[in-house]
Amino acid sequence: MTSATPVKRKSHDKVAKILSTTGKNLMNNADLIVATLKAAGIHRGFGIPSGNVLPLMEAMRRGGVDFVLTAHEGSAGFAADVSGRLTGAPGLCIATLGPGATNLATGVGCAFLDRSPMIAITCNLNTDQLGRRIQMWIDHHALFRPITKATLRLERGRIAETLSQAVALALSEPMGPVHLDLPEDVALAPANEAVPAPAPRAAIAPAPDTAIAGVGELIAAAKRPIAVIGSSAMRLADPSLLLKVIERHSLPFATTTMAKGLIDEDHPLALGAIERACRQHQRRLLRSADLIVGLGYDTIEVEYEAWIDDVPLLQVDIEPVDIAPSVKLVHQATGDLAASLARLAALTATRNSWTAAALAEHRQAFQSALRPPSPSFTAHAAIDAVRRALPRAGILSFDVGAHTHQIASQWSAHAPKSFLITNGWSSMGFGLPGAIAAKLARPDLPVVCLIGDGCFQMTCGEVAVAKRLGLTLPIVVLDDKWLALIKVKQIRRQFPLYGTALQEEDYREPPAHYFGVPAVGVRDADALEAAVRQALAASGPTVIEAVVDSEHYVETVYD
Ligand SMILES: Cc1ncc(C[n+]2csc(CCOP(=O)(O)OP(=O)(O)O)c2C)c(N)n1
Ligand SMILES: [Mg+2]
Repeated sequence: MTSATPVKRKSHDKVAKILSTTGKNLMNNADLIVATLKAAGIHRGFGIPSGNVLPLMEAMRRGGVDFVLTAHEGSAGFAADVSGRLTGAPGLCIATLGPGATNLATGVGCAFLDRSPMIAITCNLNTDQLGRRIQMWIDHHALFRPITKATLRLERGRIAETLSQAVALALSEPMGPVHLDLPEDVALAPANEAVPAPAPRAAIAPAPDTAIAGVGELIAAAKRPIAVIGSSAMRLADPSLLLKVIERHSLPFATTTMAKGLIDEDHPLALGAIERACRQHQRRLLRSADLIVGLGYDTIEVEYEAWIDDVPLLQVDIEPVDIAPSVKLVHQATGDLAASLARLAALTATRNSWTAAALAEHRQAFQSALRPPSPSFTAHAAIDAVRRALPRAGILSFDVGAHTHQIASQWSAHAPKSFLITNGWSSMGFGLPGAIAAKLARPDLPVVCLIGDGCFQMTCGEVAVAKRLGLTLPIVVLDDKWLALIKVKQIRRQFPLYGTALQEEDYREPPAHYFGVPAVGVRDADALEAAVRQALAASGPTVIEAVVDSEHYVETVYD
């Protein structure tokens, strides 16, 4: 059965109850795993099966946790990462052993560096076959150890304890993936444990009051402070705390790529993203500050020394900052981020010497530099057209390339969790599975996928998944014929262009469909905007190939 087919939800909770009250073995361990994951709020898992995955898939079918078949296990990992970000429960991904596990690893690494809660399950041979020279076997724990918070064996009699430990660990800050290895005989063995109560997450202690007082004093003394919001803040249960701090202290704020949208970028204090297209504009402003206030700034996205120069740094985050010796750290408050922000928002309001006019002028100059005039249909015009067509609350899922830099700088994000990208892991292939997971998690919101042609070539099999699931999803491909980001790097470093062209011949209209999904070609901004609007009203996915000229990336990306 496909995941689009409604799953027949048998009363699994009732079975679990009978088991816990009578002690009778009505479930196998796979059922127990599924019931435990479901109790943790997990309602679907993404993956690709082989024979040894079937017991777990059957338990999912019986237990009412949807199995979503993807085209590649890497996509299953990216989709699970996004599910984790959007639902608050860990995302679930599943693969078979060996090559299934290595494919899955690309998506698991994403959750590790982007810090999304995830449970990644590999199904394995029978216990007595592990470690032998048998088809497809590799050591999964060695594979997953460097890219997970923990890699655990599921063993008879210890399933409940291991699962609840894994879920709590995935959800403890900094969040991340936990890998579980499930031998087939363990999956099929009768369960002799009850569904466990969820284990408590480890809490991060609040920063000491003296540390928060120090933050307040530095902000009060600064004349030209700028806050830079980073990706730790994405996991705040209440992102409005950020707005309260910013407004309380009149702090102009920039963000990293992933933190866009945590405060509506239409805010008069908003400066946009740093270290992306036209980054020199942002650097000049940042370097004119007399204090940088990192709020949940995780250096996994971009290290401070890349842009801060000799401006003093004040860091408020969950972990001690990681900086090069050149960075002038004046103070840091390390602890639970929500607790720190709540106390900063309660301090006496402070003022500084920034003027609304100066900030508006900077924003305007930055945004116009991002859009160099051109007679052709530029990538920047295509991105603006998509922004116009997607309602303000809508979700954008995009991918990794020169287009990422351009989108991060020019897109205005208006809501938390509306701007989905990987920047810690920065892997191509995130955009389309991310969009699929977003639409599944938030069917109430319009979702658009916007990716480069290289990324599309890497993941186009997932178009068939969106079709099978019946998802309304415009998939906009920026067809610029190049791995443009790498081409720009070749130009900058004076290497000849070699190995970065995706297509030598002139464009032709796209085929009528990919895997039954209609495809349209557009060659100007108005046609793109109309096509996205139409695709948002369709009952399934649409591929929209925007044939763009991305020459301006040489000027805007890596300026
Ligand atoms: C898995 C993976 N392989 C390679 C890279 C290096 N890389 C970054 S961007 C990029 C080009 C992407 O091309 P495309 O999707 O066409 O986007 P464009 O740069 O043209 O906007 C490459 C190869 C990467 N980030 N991830
Ligand atoms: Mg390209």
